[in-house]
Amino acid sequence: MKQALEAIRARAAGELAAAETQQALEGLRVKYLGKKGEVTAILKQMGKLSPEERPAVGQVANEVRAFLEAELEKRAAELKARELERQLAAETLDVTLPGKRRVLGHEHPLSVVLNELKEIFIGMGFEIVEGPEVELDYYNFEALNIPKNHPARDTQDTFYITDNILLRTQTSGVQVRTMEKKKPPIRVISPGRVYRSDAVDATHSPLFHQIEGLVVDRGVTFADLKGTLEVFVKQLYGEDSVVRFRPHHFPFTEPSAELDVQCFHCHGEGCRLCKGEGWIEILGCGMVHPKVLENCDIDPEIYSGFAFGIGLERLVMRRYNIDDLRLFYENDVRFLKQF
Ligand code: 2NM
Repeated sequence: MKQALEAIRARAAGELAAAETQQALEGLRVKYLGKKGEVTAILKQMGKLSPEERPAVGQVANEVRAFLEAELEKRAAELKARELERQLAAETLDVTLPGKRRVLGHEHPLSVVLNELKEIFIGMGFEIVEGPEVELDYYNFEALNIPKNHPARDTQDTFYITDNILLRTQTSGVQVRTMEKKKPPIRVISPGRVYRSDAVDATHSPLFHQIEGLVVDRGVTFADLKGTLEVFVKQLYGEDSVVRFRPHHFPFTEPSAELDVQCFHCHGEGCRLCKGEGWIEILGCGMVHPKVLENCDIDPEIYSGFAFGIGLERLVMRRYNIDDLRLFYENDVRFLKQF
């Protein structure tokens, strides 16, 4: 029995030294010291020994057991230390490495200028209102004095969802909705996307942006329209800007006009920027047609108003000397970063 124990000790020592994992160690503990382990089996047979033999064998058995327990513990500590070493090496963090640079986007030039326009009108007491881009025929055309078969429908061909529902061609529907809900005094601008069934080229896009404005109150005159829009242009292009109003026609305003600003490059002489005209068209405007007011349950005998519409893209293209409208919608940061 003593030899058997010594043999176990020698074999176990070899196996312990070769164990590479905590699981392997646990396996060895079970194999030798577990309930059905080899050392345990020998201890169970002690009863068969004579009383004279028992103390000596018992002593060796205890020594072997103590040896194995100590060796298991030692090897476990070794493995644990090695594991920690490995982990530390694997998780090494080089704090001197350069950080990952976050690529920042850039505010879109259309937004830059739109925000500027909003600030100017807010400064003059206007509120900003928004409305649906998918609009009823009634709000986009009918209420604005553009009945079915009106020629203005041809120049504003758009995308129809059904016979009665379409993508708005102007934000005027928002003005109509505002007049229905709110009684005068009204001072609002409505910026937003509008749609036309146009083929894409350098100056046309089926989607573009408009800012429309509306003022309705007692005693509003064409002089208020001129004064307001002149102040707007001077805030946008500088105090020394020169403006002119040219008669025009819109179905929803009467009288109507277009506002030009004198070319700030050639001062009216005619150059490449103004295409030889000396003037640059900025917006359309006019006194709200009495029928439009009536459609919104506002009495044109008591109230009057003016309205205007500004195309955002053209304004921004001139501001930054951008020659192709498509650049606005391609989201190329190399383009966007320049503004
Ligand atoms: C323009 C030009 C002139 C306009 C009219 C209205 C409304 F709803 F009050 F009738 N909103 N916007 C208007 C007037 C728009 O765009 C070139």
